Amino acid sequence: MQSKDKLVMRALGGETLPTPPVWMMRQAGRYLPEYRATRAEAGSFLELCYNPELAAEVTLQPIRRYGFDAAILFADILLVPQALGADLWFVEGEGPRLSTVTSQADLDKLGPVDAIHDTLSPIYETVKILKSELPAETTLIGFAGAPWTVATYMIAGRGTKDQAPSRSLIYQNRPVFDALMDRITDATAAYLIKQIEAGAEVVKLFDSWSGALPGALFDQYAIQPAIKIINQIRAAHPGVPIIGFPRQAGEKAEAFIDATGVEACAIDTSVDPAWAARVLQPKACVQGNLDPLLLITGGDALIKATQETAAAFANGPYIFNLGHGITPEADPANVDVMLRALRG
Ligand code: 1CP
Repeated sequence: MQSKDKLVMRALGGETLPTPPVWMMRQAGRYLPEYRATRAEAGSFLELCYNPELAAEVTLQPIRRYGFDAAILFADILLVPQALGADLWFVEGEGPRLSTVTSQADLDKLGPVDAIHDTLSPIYETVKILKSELPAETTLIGFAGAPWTVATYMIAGRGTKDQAPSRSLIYQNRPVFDALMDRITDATAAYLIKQIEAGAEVVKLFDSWSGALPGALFDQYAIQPAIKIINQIRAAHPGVPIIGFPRQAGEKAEAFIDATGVEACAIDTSVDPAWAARVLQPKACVQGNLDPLLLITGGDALIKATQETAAAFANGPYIFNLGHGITPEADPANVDVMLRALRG
């Protein structure tokens, strides 16, 4: 099957399909026993990310189990900071930790953009393996974190609730913040271009914390970096569809689509599907936004919400997905319930 004939590619090309293609954020993850087994075999989360055979294996697991229409490369948005020279480690049961960047001296310790591929080459290898092993009809999605979201982890050294350390740096040392953003922006474009060259058919930019940007700064730090990245990708590989995920941007998602020209906009659980269908869908394919909590609670509420979400977007280009990643507590059987409700 040619890439352009795959269901996800057709939706991204603007086609309205009778049954929407479907995949899930974090579809390779701890809710699956086979993921937990492969992660144990790898030793740690980071060793899994940098082991092309095992990273490809966990990417394929949810495809085998559920027949999703897309596979997302197994990696993490925090590999880019690591490739730029930040220290990165995961504290079991807590989450990521990084060495922080809050001054010119910290910035000077980071390496050049060209050097990132030394660290990231196993990721490109994973993409190559997936390209040859995925079923013919499955679309392969590459990804990276958007610069603001990646910067929040580099500045705070961990995940935070409200991104206060990063907003503080904007107010206290704008030149350092801007220089960090520029470095991440160029690294992200270079990283995504290499993923495409290795076989990714689509790329997704995760701006998980865009909702924490003060409104007046959304254009400068969510939209403008996305434009720079997209321009570099389009110059190298015109025609590769791009999915933006300006999470919790609310109605600013419209300006995001207008300014960046993304083929698709992923929406989080807070977005009203009727609004998104009316305002966003005429401009781009929409992807989302079932509440991931329903995959824990299941039952009739899951069936009803799945069908209502799909119905809201039935008159335009649409990819069914969750509003955020599936959680470790989700019941794998509920994913089958969701798929039956969607596909009949
Ligand atoms: O213990 C484990 O096995 C680790 C859990 C885990 C997984 C499965 C992490 C740590 N990352 C991932 C994989 C991952 N991360 C993928 C690929 C697989 C897939 O989707 O199937 C992707 C696309 C991501 C993206 C990612 N990582 C984002 C953006 C999307 C989002 O969730 O908003 C973010 C913010 C991260 C950072 C990160 N990595 C891992 C955790 C627990 C976190 C969040 C940390 C925090 O904010 O506290």
